[in-house]
Amino acid sequence: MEQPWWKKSVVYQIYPKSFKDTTGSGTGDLNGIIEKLDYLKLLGVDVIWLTPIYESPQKDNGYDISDYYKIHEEYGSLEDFERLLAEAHHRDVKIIMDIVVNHTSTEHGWFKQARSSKDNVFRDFYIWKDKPNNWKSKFGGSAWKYDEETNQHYLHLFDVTQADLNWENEKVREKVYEMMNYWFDKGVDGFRLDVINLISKNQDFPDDDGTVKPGDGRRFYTDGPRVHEFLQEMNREVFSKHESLTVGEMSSTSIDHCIQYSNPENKELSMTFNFHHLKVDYPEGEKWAVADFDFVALKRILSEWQIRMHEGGGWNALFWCNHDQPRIVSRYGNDGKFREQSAKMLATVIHCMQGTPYIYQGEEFGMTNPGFGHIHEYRDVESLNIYKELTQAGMNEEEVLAILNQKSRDNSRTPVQWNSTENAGFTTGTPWINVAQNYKHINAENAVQDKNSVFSHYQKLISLRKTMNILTDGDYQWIDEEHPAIFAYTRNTENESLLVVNNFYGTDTEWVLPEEMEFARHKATVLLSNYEDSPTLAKTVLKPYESIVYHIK
Ligand code: TEU
Repeated sequence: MEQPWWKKSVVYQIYPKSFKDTTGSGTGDLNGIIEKLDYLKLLGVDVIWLTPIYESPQKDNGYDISDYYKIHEEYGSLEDFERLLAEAHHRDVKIIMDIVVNHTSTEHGWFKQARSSKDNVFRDFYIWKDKPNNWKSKFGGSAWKYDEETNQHYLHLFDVTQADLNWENEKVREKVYEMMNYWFDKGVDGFRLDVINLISKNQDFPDDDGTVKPGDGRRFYTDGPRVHEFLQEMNREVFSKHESLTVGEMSSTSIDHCIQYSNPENKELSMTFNFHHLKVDYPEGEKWAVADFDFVALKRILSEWQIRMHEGGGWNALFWCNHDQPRIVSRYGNDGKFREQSAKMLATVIHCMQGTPYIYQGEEFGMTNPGFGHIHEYRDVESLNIYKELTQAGMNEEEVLAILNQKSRDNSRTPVQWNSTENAGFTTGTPWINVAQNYKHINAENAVQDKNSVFSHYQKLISLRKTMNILTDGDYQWIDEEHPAIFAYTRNTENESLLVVNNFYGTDTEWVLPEEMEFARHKATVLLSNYEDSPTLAKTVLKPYESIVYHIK
């Protein structure tokens, strides 16, 4: 059977607000994306994922949608969007939109109607209760907000301006499918579905007195009772009519559920994002703490997902970075002396796995966390809420700022560093969020010109995905599980193998070829590495952050 097109694709995520401004407003726009399409083509990606561009009060940078059919004014017009689609398609680049249907903005027409009276026809589009339960919002505080007008509380798993839709209501589902079909008719190539595994809530809405944290609540709405039924319905009504890429963002999910979501036999989605590998620097599950990452746990999690999704016929979305995560080179790499080596090594680790790789804007030339030192530099609602919560709970400001400096979502939201001119070439105005100070040195223009750059390494990885079927089809075997510094794995088909060996630390590290790989010692050739003189398999001391892909045939 012919494979779906997205199995050999590489996706590039654009956060339009921070990508490229063409008007001097300080905020990126759709025309800025059009301007950079040739750059993306040079990189070699074949799909763009646009984070939400719909009309929105921007309390959560567009994840709070007030009209699914309109383009947010700062970003441009519907005509601009149509031109972007045409220009992308003209270059053989596809576009998937980000769709947020777990909740809408409280400024959405449906919610305005719903809150106006208890018997309004839209009342049941949302979740209302006389008495709230103890669930906590993911952005701090209770997940319920009292609404004076009708003397009831509505559910909001995220910000208070993001009211959860009631998916039990058939009319909500119909409206959502209708809207998705509208965008497909415009010519989009698929969707990234925001927190889609949270749409089905346990209808008893029980208090959570569980062990994670009182009021955690997640177990009552994550991968909930009707979620697979709803996605199958969505697939029937929408996706089955198009050759689309659909990727679900799965919050706190499990491998078993992700197999169900993404195994084609189940007719739900193409693939899933999960975040377990990005929680190995949350000590005891706590995100808001400064911490080093647990390297062995990282390897174990990535490997388990590789092996079990393959066995179960599911498909992984592979990624390190997005608009909610700090920059990977500052996180599991080294953003000082070994920035380039470690950025390349991290890229290799993900891009040689099975799944569809995603690159987040700026990652392709090794952008770092900006190192914000002052609360006034932050814009993100989650970061500002936690700052308030922690300082009010008595933590000293310096400590809170150190946590945000490492963990805030704004770490990835600073403007793309295009060149060394003012504001990194992002805007001629005042950027909505500060540009990282290191832009004079770290920018796209420099990287494109240098054939040894991080950018050039990403180009190579992307082109390998196009030419080597083993990257798509090969199975995954993990070797040397307990090694404290080296992450090594193989990919295998009947005729050939890849051996991928990565040093995650800034010191020379010895690696002994495991016995079961002995047959490869004299056969392996270096396919890709991040040093000019990487060793053959006969010699096995890896330099700082050294990463080597061997081809064995
Ligand atoms: O994120 C969902 C989510 O659960 C997390 O990634 C969340 O942002 C993180 O735990 C906070 O640190 C999605 C979007 O990607 C995010 O930008 C939105 O804020 C959120 O949904 C609500 O729509």
